[in-house]
Amino acid sequence: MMTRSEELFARAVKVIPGGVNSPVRAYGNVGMTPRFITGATGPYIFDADGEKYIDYINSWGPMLLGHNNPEIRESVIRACEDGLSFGAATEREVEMAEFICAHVPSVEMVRMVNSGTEAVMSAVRAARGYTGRDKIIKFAGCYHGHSDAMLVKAGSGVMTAGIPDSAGVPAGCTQDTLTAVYNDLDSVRDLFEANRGEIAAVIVEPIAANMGVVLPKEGFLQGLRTLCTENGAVLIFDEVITGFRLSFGGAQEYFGISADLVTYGKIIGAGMPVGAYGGKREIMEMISPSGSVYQAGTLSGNPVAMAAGLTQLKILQANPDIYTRLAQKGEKLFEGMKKLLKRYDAGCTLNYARSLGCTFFTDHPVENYADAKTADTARFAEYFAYMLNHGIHLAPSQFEAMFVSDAHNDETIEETLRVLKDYLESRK
Ligand code: HOZ
Repeated sequence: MMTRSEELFARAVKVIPGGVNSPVRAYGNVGMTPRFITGATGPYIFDADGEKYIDYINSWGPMLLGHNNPEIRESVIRACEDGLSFGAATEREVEMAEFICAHVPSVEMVRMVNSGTEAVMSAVRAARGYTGRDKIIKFAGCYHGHSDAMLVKAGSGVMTAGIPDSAGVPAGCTQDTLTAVYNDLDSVRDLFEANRGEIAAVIVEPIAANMGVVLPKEGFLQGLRTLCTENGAVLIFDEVITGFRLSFGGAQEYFGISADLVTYGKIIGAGMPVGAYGGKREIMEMISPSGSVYQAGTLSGNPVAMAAGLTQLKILQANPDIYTRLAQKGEKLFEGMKKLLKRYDAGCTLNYARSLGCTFFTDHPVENYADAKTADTARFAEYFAYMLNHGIHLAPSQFEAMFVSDAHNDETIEETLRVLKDYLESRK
């Protein structure tokens, strides 16, 4: 007999490409059927067959406080009572922009959009408009959404699917996208030298979290800062994943490095469809209608999304202890996992920073895209299936992160470690 998720998937594949609205939700790569979700609360998520899981996807990062936080939910309900969308300016947008500019290092102006993809696409356009140059440098394995120019050696679903570059992207759209090696400053220096005076921007995930989790080596981000400054290029930190997660001021604060532009995604909306890009006033003033770089959106700054996002951001700001707890919880989980993987000689490498981590099924240190690709995805699929079947909801890909929220507690973390131990025991 089919499960309810299998029934829903059978219907979905007939009307939705691959049965999912974003490739990273598909379970094809792990040889399974996606679990269809009916709800989530705190650290738990529930599927259509009534199964309960400890969730480490957390909507790909934004649920820092756990699912369905009552204060955020109430703020959304209150905002809905005033209307769902106006396509016109509101006070909430001003409040959101003031809040971000007041609290995020180096952000003097910010523009709200609807997703991380849109934020990056717009930030790159701003950088090109500002510098009058076309070329950009990105890093192999970093994922910056699915705009044409960014689908070059991209991470996340592109990497999981093993697609080098997407079909449907005209060569003209990617001819100015140059690719460097993460953690390799020489590869960036070489590109600057070979394209002197032509590089508009370097865009980087300050902690790469779409080829699994890859930490920047000491000096790497600072080196990018120096190279951009020396060459008159714009440094863009893509903080779709690290923003407000690594620390309240994101990776800029955590690493003590100022970018020129910063991009955000879902975290700004506490799970509602939101993105934003911001940075130095002189660059942001290039954006239409104050400047000549066009960018627009009916739903940008949507009042309901602003209410949700602002509520979460204000909770985070008023309770800095949340960051201490996130770091402690991350340490308990990831150090616990590391110990088990070592004790059972599992041949894995676990990278983590605070509440963000990834187990690679390779004993090779993982410092870039080539290293990440040494991971054994068949072994990952086996581990994933065991964890899911024993109540642990992980991203169905070797190349995605585990996200810890403040709703995870000793009990859920210990249960996760117990299931991992049982899995490793079962393989002996
Ligand atoms: N790619 C992101 C996760 N690494 C966001 C999720 C998605 O693409 O749907």
